[in-house]
Amino acid sequence: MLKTLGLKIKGLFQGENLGKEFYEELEDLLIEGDVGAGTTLRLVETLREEVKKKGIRSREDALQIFKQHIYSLLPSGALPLKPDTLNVLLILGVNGVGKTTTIAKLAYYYQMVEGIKGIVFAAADTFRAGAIAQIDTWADRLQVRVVKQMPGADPGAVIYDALESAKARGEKLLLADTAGRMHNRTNLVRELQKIDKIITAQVGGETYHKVLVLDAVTGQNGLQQAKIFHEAVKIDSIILTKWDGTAKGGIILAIGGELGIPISFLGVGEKMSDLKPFDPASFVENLLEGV
Ligand SMILES: Nc1nc2c(ncn2[C@@H]2O[C@H](COP(=O)(O)OP(=O)(O)OP(=O)(O)O)[C@@H](O)[C@H]2O)c(=O)[nH]1
Ligand SMILES: [Mg+2]
Repeated sequence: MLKTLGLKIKGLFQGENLGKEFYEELEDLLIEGDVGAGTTLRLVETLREEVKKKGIRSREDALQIFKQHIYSLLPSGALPLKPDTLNVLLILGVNGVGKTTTIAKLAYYYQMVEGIKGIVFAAADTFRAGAIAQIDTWADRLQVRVVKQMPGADPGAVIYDALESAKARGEKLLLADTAGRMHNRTNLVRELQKIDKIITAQVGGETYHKVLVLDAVTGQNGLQQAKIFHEAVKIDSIILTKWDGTAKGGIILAIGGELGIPISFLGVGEKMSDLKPFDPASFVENLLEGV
């Protein structure tokens, strides 16, 4: 699944010996592929040590060790909903990464694949003109209820209303959209922390997940964004969008290696069915096939 990066790694591991050059080439490939310096150095160093310790001589055998190390970087990704109660997914991320589209995709996935009935949207991006209309359009198509107020309204109030009405109606999944931009970063962080408090006061920890949406195309920048959001509200899960638009994809390893936050889904297009659950085991299995 690392696409061209995966194919390049595959090519490298098909070569002959395990000398200094091999490790240097591997390092270059990983850094070029968005894995990031920290995770790259750790991966290459642990591979080198283990190859030495185990007396491995072929690149083929080294590849198995490399795959195991990659697997150990990736926390298990599922985003399980608790049955018979209200679950809340708060969708966060900077502007344009695909939050609103991802909300539509999640609603479709939970409706169609998991058979969940009683989904509601909270249109808590009250900042951007057009955001409410956009989520309304998806809600119409998906037959999902939307809780909204006027543009410029307090996002915390929208979410509070949504929580109250969802509980009263016995709904099972609340998907809350948020603004990716405020007048400045301090405002954004404060706003998110306020929303987080409102939700925490209403629902238990097991049924509340903070989901960060990251654009795979932005590579290492995405990682910096993730750190800011994680520091602000502690992210539970990441959805990586625009996976169809990158040939690199090493960002998945960087997210695991640097943040240790599980990835739950990959966005692979603009349609509401373009969302795939992320499974670390099959990711590693397919790593070198370039798919
Ligand atoms: N190719 C591709 N495009 C995507 C994907 N996810 C979202 N998009 C597109 O990215 C653009 C932005 O998506 P939005 O859902 O509006 O992003 P947002 O984060 O809500 O943006 P703001 O509300 O402005 O903060 C749209 O044109 C989407 O169709 C994906 O997985 N693949
Ligand atoms: Mg949006």
